[in-house]
Amino acid sequence: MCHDGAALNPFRGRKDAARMSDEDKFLFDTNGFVVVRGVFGADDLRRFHAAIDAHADRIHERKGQLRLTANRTPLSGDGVTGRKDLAGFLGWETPHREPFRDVLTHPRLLPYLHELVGPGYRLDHNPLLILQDPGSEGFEFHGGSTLDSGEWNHPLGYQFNHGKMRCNLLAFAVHLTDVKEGEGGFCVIRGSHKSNYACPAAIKRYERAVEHAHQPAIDAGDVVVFTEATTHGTLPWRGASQRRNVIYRFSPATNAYGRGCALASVARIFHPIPVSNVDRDVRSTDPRRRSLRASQVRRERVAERVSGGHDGRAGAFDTNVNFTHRSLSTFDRVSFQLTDELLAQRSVMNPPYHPRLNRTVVAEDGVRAIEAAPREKHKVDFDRAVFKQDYF
Ligand SMILES: O=C(O)CCC(=O)C(=O)O
Repeated sequence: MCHDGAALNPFRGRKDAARMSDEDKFLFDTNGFVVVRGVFGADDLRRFHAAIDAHADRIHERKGQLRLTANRTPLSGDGVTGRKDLAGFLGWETPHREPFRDVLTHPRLLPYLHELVGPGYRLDHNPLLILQDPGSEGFEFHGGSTLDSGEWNHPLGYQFNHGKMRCNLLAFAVHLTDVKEGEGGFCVIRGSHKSNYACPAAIKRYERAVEHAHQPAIDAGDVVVFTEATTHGTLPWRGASQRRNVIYRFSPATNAYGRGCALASVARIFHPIPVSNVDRDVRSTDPRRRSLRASQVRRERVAERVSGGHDGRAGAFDTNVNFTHRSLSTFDRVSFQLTDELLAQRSVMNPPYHPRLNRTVVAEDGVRAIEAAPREKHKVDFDRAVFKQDYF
């Protein structure tokens, strides 16, 4: 029996689940984006900023050929100050990583992920913090539904089929600072996710038809949810202080665009054993602890193969590396300090494969991971016999 449907939509018919409002559905389908107001409050914002300030030495400014705009165009700002980028925060030391990790399963954002990308959604790119100092250049308009050749840009695609919206790449722009009207920053051509013609270069450079480009006013703590199928970009920054915006991209369970995120995920970002426990376990006289540590080392080796090792080289892509409720015993879960919340966050880091293959899916409360439609044992056994591994 095929249970694709049950796996793809485990929450069908659930009345208690938080959903995107009819207003947001209309606005998203019409414009290609919505602004979700007040997701993060003053305390959250303080935590984000403290974490960023503690890692300020890792910020890179785009200069020379890394600049994102052509010289002396409306997007080039003062011509000197480049956009600044910072990443790696999901793997920062606690407590700095937590506010960034919370975005992955945030209950206010979950309805957008489940509606627009689907249960089993995955983090597709390594998330990135964008910083613009006063005078900073913007970013030429990009994304869009149509390639310059005129073909459909399906990796970014937006579709409405069988009564449902579907985004192949959905972005969250988590604004950590205010953006007033006319100050610059995120800018989008409304409705361009449905455009069938290539966007002319002069429009991408903000030289023509600028009245069609919309720069929303955004408060710190708001999140702009947009499909990458919109033509969008960044206007130069005219504000008096630094703009900070964290961008996350998500894709459906069966899609992938980025490469770095899956490679970096299991081994390094959600490392299951607190480092301080490792030595103690290796030295332990308790055979159960020693054997637990040995199995951990095996898992790390596999995970390292996936992530390409600690020098960042690309490695084999092994979909069997998937730490789930099922594959970890209660003893494992307690020993590895894998809380429900951490398991839910980790499930967002899984590589692309269909939810019917025992994919863990973030539950609608955002604090648990569930297996949508567990694969029958006789099928797994048969795959093992045929393929010599757990899944086809
Ligand atoms: O500055 C922004 O908010 C948008 C940036 C963007 O679209 C990108 O980095 O791909």
